[in-house]
Amino acid sequence: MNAQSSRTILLLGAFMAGLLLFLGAIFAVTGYSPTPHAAAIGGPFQLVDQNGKTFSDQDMKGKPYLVFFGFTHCPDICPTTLFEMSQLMRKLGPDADRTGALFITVDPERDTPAIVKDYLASFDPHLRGLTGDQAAIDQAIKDYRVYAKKVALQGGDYTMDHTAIVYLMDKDGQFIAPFDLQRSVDAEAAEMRRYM
Ligand SMILES: [Cu+2]
Repeated sequence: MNAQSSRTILLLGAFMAGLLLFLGAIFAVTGYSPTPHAAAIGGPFQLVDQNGKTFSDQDMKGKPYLVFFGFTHCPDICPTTLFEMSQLMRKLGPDADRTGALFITVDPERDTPAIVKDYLASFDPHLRGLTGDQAAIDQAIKDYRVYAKKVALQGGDYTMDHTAIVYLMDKDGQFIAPFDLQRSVDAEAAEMRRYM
C-alpha cells in the first residue's frame, strides 16, 4: 500500500469516527435511534458539469444517487472508486437512468469541465463530473463534511488529500448512509433499487 492509500484510509477512518460520534450525540439527546435523515450531510449546490452546463442538486430530484469527491490527478483512490461506480451503473442496466452518480472535484483549479469530461470518458456515461468556482466547491466540501487539502509535491506540483466516502442520497437529496463499494455489485444494485 502506498502513502496516498494509507492517508486516504486514515481520512476515511477519521470521518467514520466523526460520523459515529455525531449519530451518538443525536441518540444521547433524543433518546431514540436517529432516522436515516437525521445526519445533516449534503445540501443544495450549484455547480458546472463536464459539458459546461449548470448543474444543481435539483437536477437529481426524484432519483437516488451517489456522490463522491475527488480529483482527476488522483493516482489510485479516485480511479478505483469511479471504476466501481461504473460497474454498479452497468449492473443496474436500464435502471441506471433512474439513479445517478456524481463525481465532485476538490481541485477546481485544475479540473475544468473539459478536463473532467476527458477523464470521465474512461468510465460509465452515467457518471457526471462536477466542478465550479472555488467558493461553490468549498461550500459543497463543507456541506458534505469532506476533508480536502492541497499537499505540495516536489517541483512545484501538488496533490490533494481528500475524504474517500461515497455518499448515498435519496430521491429528495437527503443523505442516507455511506455507500459500501467493497461488496458484490449485486448487493450494491439491490441497495440502489430500494431507494428508487
Ligand atoms: Cu482521489
